[in-house]
Amino acid sequence: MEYTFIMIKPDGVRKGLVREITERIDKAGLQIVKFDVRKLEGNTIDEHYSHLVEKHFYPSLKSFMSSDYVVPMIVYGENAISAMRSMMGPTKSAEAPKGTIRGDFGDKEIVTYNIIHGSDSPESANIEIKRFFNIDIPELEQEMENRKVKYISR
Ligand code: IDP
Ligand code: MG
Repeated sequence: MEYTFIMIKPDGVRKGLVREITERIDKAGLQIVKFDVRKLEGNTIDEHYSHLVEKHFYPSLKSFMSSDYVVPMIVYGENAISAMRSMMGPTKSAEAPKGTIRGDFGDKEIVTYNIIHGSDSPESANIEIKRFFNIDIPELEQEMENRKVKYISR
């Protein structure tokens, strides 16, 4: 069982795909344990895409990511990280198979517009969960434990 960080990007929000994507997550047997709708600060985008800041396409990626609301989420379940990466499909929507989120909805010409982000490893999941929800995994596990319905005998 693991946690992963997922984010519907501005194009996914503008195309009205929030319900479609959250339904796919539910139907895969994964649980959305945190969900938010917000606009990102420039420095959050710089941190999140620090591996890409030197790329020629980074300025357009950054302005895209700040162009509209995004939907950050924490998703929990069995092999959640790889399950979500498979559900998303590869980075380039044009190469993503039908039935994947990027294959079904991503822009086939502009690589940047690929609908959704998902953590690529347990290490990045932990960092991204902390970055976007300011919580670490032990705290999150405690919070999940506290959420369980408590049956009070009387
Ligand atoms: P990932 O989102 O599949 O993990 P990364 O390589 O981490 O892919 O890239 C992060 C995001 O940057 C991609 O999802 C996409 O939006 C954008 N991106 C990646 N490579 C390119 C490119 O070659 N041209 C334009 N945008 C790109
Ligand atoms: Mg990535």
